[in-house]
Amino acid sequence: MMKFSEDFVFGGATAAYQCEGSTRAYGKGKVAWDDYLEKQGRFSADPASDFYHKYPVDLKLCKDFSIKAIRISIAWSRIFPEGKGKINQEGVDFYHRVFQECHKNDVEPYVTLHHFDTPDALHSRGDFLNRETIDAFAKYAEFCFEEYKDEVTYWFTFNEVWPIATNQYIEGTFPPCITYDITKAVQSMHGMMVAHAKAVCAYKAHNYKGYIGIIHSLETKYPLNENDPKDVYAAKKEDVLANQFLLDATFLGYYTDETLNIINELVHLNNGTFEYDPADIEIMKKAAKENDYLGMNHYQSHFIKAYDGENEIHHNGTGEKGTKKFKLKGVGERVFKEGIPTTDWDWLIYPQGMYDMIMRIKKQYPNYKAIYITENGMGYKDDFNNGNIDDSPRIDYIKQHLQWLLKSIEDGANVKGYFVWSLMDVFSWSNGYNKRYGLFYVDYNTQERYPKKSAYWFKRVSETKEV
Ligand code: BGP
Repeated sequence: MMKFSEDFVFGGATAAYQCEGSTRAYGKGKVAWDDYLEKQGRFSADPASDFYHKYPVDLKLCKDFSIKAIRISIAWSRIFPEGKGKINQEGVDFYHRVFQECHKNDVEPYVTLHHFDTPDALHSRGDFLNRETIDAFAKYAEFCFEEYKDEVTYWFTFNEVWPIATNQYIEGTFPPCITYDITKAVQSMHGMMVAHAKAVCAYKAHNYKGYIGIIHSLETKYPLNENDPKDVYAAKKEDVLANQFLLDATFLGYYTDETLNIINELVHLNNGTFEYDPADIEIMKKAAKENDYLGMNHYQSHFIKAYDGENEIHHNGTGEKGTKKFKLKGVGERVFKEGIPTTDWDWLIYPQGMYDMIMRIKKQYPNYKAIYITENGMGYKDDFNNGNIDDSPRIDYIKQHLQWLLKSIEDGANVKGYFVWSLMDVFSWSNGYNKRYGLFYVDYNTQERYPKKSAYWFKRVSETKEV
């Protein structure tokens, strides 16, 4: 049996807003989620998994379970409560303590600068549709690079540019909850890619000893009927919008004609146009050569059918199987495909999609250097049975993905690590707390952690490098 190499990294992933709690404490500035969740009244991100106080426990668990790396994000508004200007020293010190605790436990921190949590002051003025946010992000990034240069070697600028854009402006499940505005989605993705490029160039200009990249959520899009040209084109359009636009920006630093033609067709659906400053392309091209790696989050694939009816999207945020709908006028409809299982939240379980996406990147963007799978895992309604949590379906899910990942390495892809989403159970943005992902179960009443069956299984994988 083929094994992962000795230096292959097995880690667990988290994000600040989903695990820290203390959302309005210790000098932290507001984010749009604070008011949005309060108004919605379904669930609160406070205290979530209380990582703000429990991080020594979680890092000790990493050590005990041979989890050699952790993905952490810095909450921008802990450092700059208003997004720019005044610094909150308490926030700065908190991450120093976290990183030091990581090293004490031999757990390497992989640090994301933006994980869905733009400070409200900037978010309310247009988020990445506003150039002000782009410049503020670059300054925040530069501050972190310098401040944490002795503690952090692995950086990521953004987590998941497309989900931010689609959830904010197409699906409407993230504040400001706008629906079906493809133009805003595209424009904001471009804004984030410019911000990413500025941060990468700043990092490299200082010659820091570490590495930097970006994380994209890459879901593979297949035509429902590959012999029907309409379905083939629908899948192509979804792919360009969600994947290729960002892959072009990341690895080429410009958008190819194929990408631009489809993007223009799609923004036209809202009577919009996609416009950008030619100077953006200069900086994006520069950054394209400097990225050290791509972080790839991958959970599911989509089968797409051509669709010209009215827009109709329903987000399954409750775990009531079969309630999800995604029909985007002029783009396509995501459909279930016989024989392909789904989670309770209607996410298709199709591990080959991970392999196909990696191999596509290798072929289409041969300058990609390296890939980390920065998130993969299964949302599941875990049963707490006197402290025994048998999450065999999750083990099965992760195992299948790791097997396809091994195959991609065997076929020549340079994949250097795999992070399970999530390390411990955390708050899920639009699903709350019954959708659990962790290797460690969190009892939200007591904040006690309990290893699930998957934690023991993953420990063995990390130690033996075998699946
Ligand atoms: C990714 C995000 C994570 C995490 C995960 C699971 O998109 O980067 O923050 O939440 O998906 O998604 P969900 O919680 O919606 O099931």
